[in-house]
Amino acid sequence: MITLHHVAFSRSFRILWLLEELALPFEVKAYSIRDGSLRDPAFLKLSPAGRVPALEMEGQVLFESAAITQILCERAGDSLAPALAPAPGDQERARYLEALGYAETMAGLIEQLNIQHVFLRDPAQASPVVIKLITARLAASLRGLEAILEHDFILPSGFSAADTMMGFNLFAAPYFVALDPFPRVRAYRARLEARPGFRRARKRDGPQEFYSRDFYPIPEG
Ligand SMILES: N[C@@H](CCC(=O)N[C@@H](CS)C(=O)NCC(=O)O)C(=O)O
Repeated sequence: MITLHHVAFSRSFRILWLLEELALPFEVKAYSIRDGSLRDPAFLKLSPAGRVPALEMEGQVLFESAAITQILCERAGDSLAPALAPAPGDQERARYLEALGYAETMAGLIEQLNIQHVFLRDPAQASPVVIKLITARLAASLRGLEAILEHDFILPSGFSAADTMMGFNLFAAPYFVALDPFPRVRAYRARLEARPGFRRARKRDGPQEFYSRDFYPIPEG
């Protein structure tokens, strides 16, 4: 049995969704980001930095969503046509690997904005200058995605695990940057949202506990 260690509406959603797309049986162990359970020594044995996702599979524990994505696609690939990750030598492999990294570039910016806007115990400690800089960088990363999205999905051949890695970001980024100037990104997000695998994953995800508003503007400062 595969066990996914998961926080609702976090990067572990990438793996929850991929497992659904691959139609693999799995169980979810849910955590809260606020109650200290990710710093519990038992959890740190699974994920040394106390982060989700962590995945238990075939007697191994894996962390880092891009690595888990790749391993899951490799293990499930034989039985899937088409596999969700291009194999070494495939023409699309470079674009695929790029997208895994790009997804983390974007997610890192979202994480910094989460810290500034949502997770500081004392909101007065948030820095408008830092928020402005990071928000501009997040907007630039969305602009970049808009520029490279020339097909329905990241890879010209269709849906892949590059989309489960990138897709999660497009549900978190709009808390900080409106998607209106990015029509291709919006259409891409709608295509992802319409997938049965995505819908099944959303049902298993649980309610997000981070955001109390729909949008967090750059504070005056
Ligand atoms: N590069 C890692 C990042 C994982 C990560 O930072 N996850 C966040 C949730 S989105 C987390 O577990 N944060 C817990 C914390 O910072 O305490 C990955 O892609 O798996």
